[in-house]
Amino acid sequence: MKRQSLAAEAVACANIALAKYWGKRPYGRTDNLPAVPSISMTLDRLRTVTHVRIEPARRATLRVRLDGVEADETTYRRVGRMVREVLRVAGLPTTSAVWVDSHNDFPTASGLASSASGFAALAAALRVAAGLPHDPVEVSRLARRASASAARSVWGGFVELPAGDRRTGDRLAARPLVGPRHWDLRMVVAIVGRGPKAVGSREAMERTRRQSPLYAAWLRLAPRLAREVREGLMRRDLERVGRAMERSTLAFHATALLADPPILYAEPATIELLRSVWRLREEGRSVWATMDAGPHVKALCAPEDASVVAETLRAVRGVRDVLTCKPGPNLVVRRVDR
Ligand code: 2P0
Repeated sequence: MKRQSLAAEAVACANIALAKYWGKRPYGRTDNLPAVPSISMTLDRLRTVTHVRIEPARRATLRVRLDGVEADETTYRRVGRMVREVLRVAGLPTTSAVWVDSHNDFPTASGLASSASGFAALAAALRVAAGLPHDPVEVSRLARRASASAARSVWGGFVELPAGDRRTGDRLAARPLVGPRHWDLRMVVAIVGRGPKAVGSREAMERTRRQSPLYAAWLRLAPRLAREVREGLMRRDLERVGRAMERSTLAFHATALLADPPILYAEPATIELLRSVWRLREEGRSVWATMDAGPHVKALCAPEDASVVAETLRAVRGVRDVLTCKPGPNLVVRRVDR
């Protein structure tokens, strides 16, 4: 058989949920079916570039490098599943050799949503390298199976991932709501600490679902908050989006806190950042805080408030860095000849 090399490169931006995904529907063998809808903003300054090369005539090998370092075992498992699925769909031999080389232009170890941009870029690059046409909906489905938040990083601007159910099953994908030019907002990201997450979000969600007595309340509240975020977005109403976003954050953190053993992502600097955002609001600025499965705090505000917000957050003890992001673009992917 003639040796053939298939390669592609994809660039995807990370995203931060305005309405949070927390908890999965435990249906059969379907991966990552969210129990609640989520809505995110794609961030222009947090990008992953992923290069994939497939050699069908080689013997089965998979090599995955993240920022120049060999990936860990969990990442290998998740990447391996995605690779096998793409090879099967593309009709390529499952014994093909696959090389993945991925770079973040932001600190990976900071726990800043790198799995979202990473798995979205990987899904797109794998499919195109394997000779499949670029289809954002298929990329979003594939990315979701690796990490649900990655389904949202396929599009720029503001994106929704609906809750999954028996009807959508494994076909669930995210969908773009409005593009980056719809609303010129800023997300000011304050990076706290260095280490990996205390508890990975997969395990944390499962523990929350099984053990937190607040989980049923979260399942009732989250769709209402997502609706508020969606309507506020459409009307460009910052207070409406911000208020619902903060409540979504506090609700999922409170729900996780009552898992047993408790899941607590906040560090002292996290609390101080939250209070700083609230103080800015008392002074009359429309700025709203959100947190994910880690200690960082992100503040949503209008462009004219972004520099004051960034300075205020930077002054908080324990803050390592502050990045100001705008709504980012769609994922892009291209074949690479080599
Ligand atoms: C989100 N998070 O909506 C929520 C808010 C963290 C808090 O999605 O298990 O890495 O791979 O589907 O997507 C982080 O979880 O979890 C996340 P899996 P993922 O952005």
